[in-house]
Amino acid sequence: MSMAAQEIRIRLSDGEARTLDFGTPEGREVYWHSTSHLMAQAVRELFPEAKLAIGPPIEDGFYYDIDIGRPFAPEDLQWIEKRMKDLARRNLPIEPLALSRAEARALFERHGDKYKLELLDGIPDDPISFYRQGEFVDMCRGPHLGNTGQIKAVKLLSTGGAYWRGDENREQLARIYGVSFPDEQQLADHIHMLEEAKRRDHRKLGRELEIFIQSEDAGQGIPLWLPRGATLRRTLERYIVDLELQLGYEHVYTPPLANVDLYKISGHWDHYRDNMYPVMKIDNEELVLRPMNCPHHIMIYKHGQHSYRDLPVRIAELGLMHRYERSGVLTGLARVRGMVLNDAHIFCIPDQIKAEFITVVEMIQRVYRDLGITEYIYTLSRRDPANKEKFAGDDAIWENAEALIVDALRDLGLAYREDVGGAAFYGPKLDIDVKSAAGKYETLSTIQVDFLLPERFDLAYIGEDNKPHRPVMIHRGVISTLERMTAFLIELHAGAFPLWLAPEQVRVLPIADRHVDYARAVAAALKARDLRVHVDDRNEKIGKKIREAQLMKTPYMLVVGDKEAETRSVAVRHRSDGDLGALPLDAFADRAAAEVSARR
Ligand code: TSB
Ligand code: ZN
Repeated sequence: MSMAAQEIRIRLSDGEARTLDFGTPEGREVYWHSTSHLMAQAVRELFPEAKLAIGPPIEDGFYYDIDIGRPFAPEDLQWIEKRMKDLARRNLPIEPLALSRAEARALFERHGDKYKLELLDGIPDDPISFYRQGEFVDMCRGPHLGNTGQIKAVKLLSTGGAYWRGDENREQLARIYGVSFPDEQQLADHIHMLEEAKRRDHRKLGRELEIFIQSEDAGQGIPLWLPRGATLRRTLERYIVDLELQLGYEHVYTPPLANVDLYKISGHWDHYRDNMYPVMKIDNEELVLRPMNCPHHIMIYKHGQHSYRDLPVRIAELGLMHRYERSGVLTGLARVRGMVLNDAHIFCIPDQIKAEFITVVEMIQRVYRDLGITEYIYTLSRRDPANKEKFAGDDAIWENAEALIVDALRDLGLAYREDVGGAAFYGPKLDIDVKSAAGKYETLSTIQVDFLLPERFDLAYIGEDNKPHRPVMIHRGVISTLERMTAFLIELHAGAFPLWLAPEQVRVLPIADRHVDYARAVAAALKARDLRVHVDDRNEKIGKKIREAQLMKTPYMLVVGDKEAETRSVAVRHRSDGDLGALPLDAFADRAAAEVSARR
């Protein structure tokens, strides 16, 4: 959220007043927390029998869990919102209030507030911290806004069910979500962003555009790619593999299953086990689904003898891996449990690292240009020096690796933010993060410098001195996992992929049955130019055919009737530019083929 600093006055429970900025996370937290109290106050006034549970601020607003013995209806939300605005306009002071345990108990018993009574039992303090605004008091540590008048723009967004204490065996409560801002314009912008995010949501578009499905029967977090999604994915795979071939990578195939010993040596077992599927015993082996491809690529490097003259060795694979992600974080294709990474491991001489690192950054920049990704930020993910046991290897290794990345970033002149503690267990990384439609940053590409695994697996190359030396590894993913990249591209383009990526590039629409033969001839001519074409030969009105092709965001629709068949031409419609008029078939083919190869 970028906005001018907006001071809001905040009073703490000890009565000390200070100011916070709404543009900061702390400021928003207090602001939304106070708005959740305002909502509880409104609900109490409108539904005197309501029992209040908890009402925290969250990342993008607030909620309150309330028991009125039934769900809230949309009209209820309107009334509550209106009452909140009235209460805000009255500009009630919000004041801290200390109640003895006995007073607090008596207050809750008077209202039949059984959830608050249960919460009270879990709080050791005496007296207990409350906040008061007008007639309404709520048990709370604060801090809060100094008065309700600072809440200028409020929207209650949705309501749904929630279990008390998150326990499905306990009472079902009604949760109301909302958001608020210091002015109407910010609220309007936020609502627009939410609508955009909904419109672009890759789970919704992924279903409508027949990209992928999630099947409960198949398992959570392991989506199935439909033919159109597979076409998009194959286009990305071919593109990146071709580019890697140009850049000196060698491709290998390794299996998703391996002996667990490999991960005991690498350190995954000690540092990454929480993210791994459990061991499978078969014969006298213990196997796991691999969470990363590195150990396999290391085995391949180790298989050969390497002279300093052959380095860097760049081993690449679209590698299938499985990670145990908690069910709560699984999101369509963006965060899954089974995934294919555009992976490579570069084995190099220590003094090659910087140049190699820079080449990878430039490769990523080029790929983003081709994919139409223009907004991204660099994050240097370091080890947390206060939490060293999460990371393997000694201080010298880490300092060296981090310094190398910083040095390369300086040479490239790139601005970056830092994430202390965000490193992989084996080394620091430069992540390239993009903003999702919902406004959250997500990592697509990553480049990681690793002095550790070469050590663990005792890797060597033969130096100029004819003696063995230790290589360094760079782990890198450019287009990320095909899953996450596809999710991101769907949202970035709102499903209207650039021509070169569109699963169906052209749809030929014969006006009547007698034009179907010509339509097929048009399709054949375009296929011969490597375009992805379908013919809609159903016996339907042309208007309907156009509407449906448009809904699937097909870039080009070619309408063909008597005139087109006689003159070997096509009437061209573009999904966003509309009617482009008639073109000779060959001219259209040239135009489309040029657009594909330019990746416009
Ligand atoms: C780059 N060993 C390295 C590799 O050599 C590695 O696995 N790095 S990683 O753990 O950072 O993962 C690489 C990329 O996979 C991440 O940058 C992210 O874009 C993507 N990714 C990670 N977890 C998931 C997931 N659960 N679903 C989809 N994509 C994921
Ligand atoms: Zn790796």
